[in-house]
Amino acid sequence: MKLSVSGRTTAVGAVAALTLLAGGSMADAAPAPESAVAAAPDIPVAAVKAHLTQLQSIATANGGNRAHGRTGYKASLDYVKAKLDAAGFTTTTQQFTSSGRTGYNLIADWPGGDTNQVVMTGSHLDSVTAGPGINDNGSGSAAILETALTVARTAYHPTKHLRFAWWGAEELGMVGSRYYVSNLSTANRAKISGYLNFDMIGSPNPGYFVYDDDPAIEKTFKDYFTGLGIATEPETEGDGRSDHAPFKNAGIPVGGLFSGADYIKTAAQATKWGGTAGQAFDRCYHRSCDTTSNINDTALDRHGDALANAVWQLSS
Ligand code: DTR
Ligand code: CA
Ligand code: ZN
Ligand code: ZN
Repeated sequence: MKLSVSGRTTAVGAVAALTLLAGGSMADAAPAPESAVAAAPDIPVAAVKAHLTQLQSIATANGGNRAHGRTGYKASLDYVKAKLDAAGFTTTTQQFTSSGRTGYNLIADWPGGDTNQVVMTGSHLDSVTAGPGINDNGSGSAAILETALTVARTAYHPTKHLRFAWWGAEELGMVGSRYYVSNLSTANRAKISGYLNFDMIGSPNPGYFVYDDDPAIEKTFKDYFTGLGIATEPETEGDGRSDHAPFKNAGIPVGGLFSGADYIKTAAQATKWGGTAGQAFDRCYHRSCDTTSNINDTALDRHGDALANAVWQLSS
């Protein structure tokens, strides 16, 4: 594993990892009363879409994709990293090899907060080779990037430590996130109080699915959407479908949001969520048409704001 640390200079020192009491579910943590938690700022969907436009341009300039091991992926990572470095995050690029090609994870720590209680938020940054991957998963990558930049812009300094991650090679089987988790010491795993995953959150015929994993994280998301008058459904496609899986397998509380892929929206779902019954949530899933025109702005906006709300609620 090769690490390079840039952004804010941090004292490089081996800090003896404390043997910590293993964390339980986020539900074990006494939640701060609603009134005690600062409300998350709005995440401007226009800013999220501006990042998607950049990712589209990067794909167009690099053979039409942002796939693992191709130039478009590293260019995407460099774009995200530059924004975070400029905003004051401590960024680390983690290198790995998969299918004979070099891959990279980008980890960004927001200085401050209790580093024994890390609230981690992640999305995979890679696309398939077939296309630019704007919904899958530029949408998640751009939304967590704008959330991180909003943390910096508003000088948010919560009790817990905030960490954000952009994973490589998810499309090859969650390779980057598996690499990250497998290289965490037991002590460092215990410091992650929760991992929030966002993979496809702007689907053109959107659904509103909440991962049914950690109860406290799930409730945070469901309550937010209830406040918007949106009835969500549990994401039941199977645990192994995205980058939360390695964290869950390591016993870390996980949660996340999903707006749907190639499954078909039912009539009942169309009644409560709008859109078109009998059509896939994203009919450009893993296809070349997954471009900036393959995004539902309302879904992207709502998911981005739900994401920020969870980060604020769970880190206060
Ligand atoms: N595997 C993801 C898309 C995906 C399919 N089902 C789910 C459920 C939860 C999150 C993501 C997904 C991909 O193709 O990147
Ligand atoms: Ca918003
Ligand atoms: Zn995919
Ligand atoms: Zn994906």
